[in-house]
Amino acid sequence: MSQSGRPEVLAYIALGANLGNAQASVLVAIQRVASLPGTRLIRSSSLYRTAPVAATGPDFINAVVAVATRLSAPELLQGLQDIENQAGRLRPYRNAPRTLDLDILLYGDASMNSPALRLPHPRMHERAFVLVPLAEIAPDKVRPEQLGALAFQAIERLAATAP
Ligand code: PH2
Ligand code: MG
Ligand code: MG
Repeated sequence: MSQSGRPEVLAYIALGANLGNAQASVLVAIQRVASLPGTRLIRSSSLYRTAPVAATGPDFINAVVAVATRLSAPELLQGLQDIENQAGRLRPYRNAPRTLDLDILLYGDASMNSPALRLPHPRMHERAFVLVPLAEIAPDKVRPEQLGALAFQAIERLAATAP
């Protein structure tokens, strides 16, 4: 990859899993994201247990991390998809239960609308499983009324992760 000469960009990534050992999958994934080329972990939210939103299957484990990365947004997306595949991710149908889902929420202040990647993530403000952990690590990115509007979505804070 050609990331070495680029400036770092602060990106926020949502992690989710609801198949297999979801807690372990999310914790391992945080380490793998932090190990992507040109990428370092800045902040990591607690883990949260959340009820499925517009999806079926068991409860999810969700978290959000902030990374500083020299990867371009498409390179970061490819790195995240490689990590999903390493975790055995299958895609039998939309929003199927999954061993691991990694979504870019924000990539600096980029806005992008390609078939492969839309930024900011188009549904992030509809989802407590994204906004609650995001607000934990980046309170300036989430307004209280946005959180309040999602208070009906079940979410329970579990263990803290480092850093
Ligand atoms: N991901 C979805 C759809 N629904 N619900 C919860 N609780 N957590 C998720 O990560 C999630 C979801 C699509 O990616
Ligand atoms: Mg998703
Ligand atoms: Mg996804």
